[in-house]
Order: sequence, then structure tokens, then C-alpha cells
Amino acid sequence: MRILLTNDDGITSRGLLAAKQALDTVGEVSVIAPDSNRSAVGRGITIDRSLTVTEVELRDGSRGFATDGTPVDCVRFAELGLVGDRPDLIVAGINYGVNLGDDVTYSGTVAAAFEGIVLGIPAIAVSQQSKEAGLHFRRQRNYDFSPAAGILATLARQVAEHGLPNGTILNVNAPPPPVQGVEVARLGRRIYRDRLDVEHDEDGRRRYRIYGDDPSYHDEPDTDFRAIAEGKIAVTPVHLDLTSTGAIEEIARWQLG
Ligand SMILES: [Mn+2]
Repeated sequence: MRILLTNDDGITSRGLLAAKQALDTVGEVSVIAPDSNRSAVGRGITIDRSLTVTEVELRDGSRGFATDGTPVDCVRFAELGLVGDRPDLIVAGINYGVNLGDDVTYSGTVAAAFEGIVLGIPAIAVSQQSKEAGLHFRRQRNYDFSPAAGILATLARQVAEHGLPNGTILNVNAPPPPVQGVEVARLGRRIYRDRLDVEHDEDGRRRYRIYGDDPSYHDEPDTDFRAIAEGKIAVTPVHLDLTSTGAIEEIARWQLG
């Protein structure tokens, strides 16, 4: 099995290395990742300039590629043959911090996996919560990626055996150990506590911080948020069909000339 590994935290991420080591037991892994942190860039691609690609040595001594593009650019590079043959599986992660519920649309990690749907290649996005980080996204020092790495190897083997349903990726989030089980869950919904914090830069200009520090979530059954809160790994099948099928009829009844 040929596996393409990327992330949004950047080529030097310890989470990327943890994923690499887990996937080395499953197949032949090629790595291409952004040269620095591109978290929360979503499905952005680079169309206004050319991209650099640098061959680098990863911490395990293997070779990988770093680019100044986005996570989605990384997957596109792989499709174009830059890092070897077309992959059988795309993996993005292991991300520092969870990607749950509504947040999947901001996430560069999940975005890279979504590109698998566009290219017709099975894909897994995988994220690890830290004990200290709670539901935040922040990168911290004492990260234990082992729960996410363990489920990643299992899922990669399952995908090798069964494939994935058409147009579907897996969004996987692991709580810190000890893990209480694995649940196939739906995406939940965030509650953001945004606020305007005003700062002044050296030139006296106002600057604003708008994303609050303490996001919460709607505690609903069968959701990824609930699974994580219960100490379980959440595996969520996600597709990219954004059409609101149920709304087509209603909107079609409008007087649109
Ligand atoms: Mn990230």
C-alpha cells in the first residue's frame, strides 16, 4: 500500500513523525508537508505564485518534502507524481489538537484529506487532543500522540482491506490516554465565545483579536464532541457534498424570474 502523508502543522511536527512511524508498519509512506505551520487555512490552494519544494531529512532519518504551499497543495503535488507513484491512501496529521464538528471546515488537516475525494483516493484526517489543551487548537510541548497513532494504523489496515465508501473520508480524533473505546460518530456543533479584544500596535493602529479562548460545544448524543468528552476515539465519515438537498425544492419555489 502506497501512503501519502501530509499535515497542516508543518514538516517538523512531532505529530507528522508519529503518523509516519505508525504508517510505516502498514505500507510505503511518502511525506510532503508545508514548511511551516498552516493550521486553519482550510481548503486554500496557492494560485498566485509558484511553489518551492525542498527535500528534507525527517527526524527518523527518512526523506520527505517541504513546500511553501498549503496542505491541499501538498496532496496535489503527490497526485502530480512529485513524491512517487499515485498513492492508495492519503493521511493528514497527526494534528496538534482536535478537529471536531464545525471546525472541520477551517482545518487544513481535514482539507488535505478532502482532496482525496476530489482525486478519488481514500483519505484519513487524524487529530490528537492533549490533556492540557482540552478543546483548544494550541500546539503544546507534552503531547502524547500514541492514541491517534494506534487508531491510525488500525484504520489504514481496514481501508486497505475494505476501501472507503465513495466520496467519503474519515475524520479521526483521539483523546489523551487512557482511551475508553472507539465510536463511529457524527459531526457535532461548536459554541464559540468570540469577543473583540482591542490592541494597539507600534504605529498606534488598532488591532483586534476576535477568536475567544474558551470554545464549547452542544452536548448531543452520537457526536464526535460527546465521544471525545467520554474519553473515546471519534471516527467520523465525512463527505464533501455541500448541497442542501432538502432545500432545493423550497428555494426553487421562490420567484426567481
Ligand atoms: Mn494544525
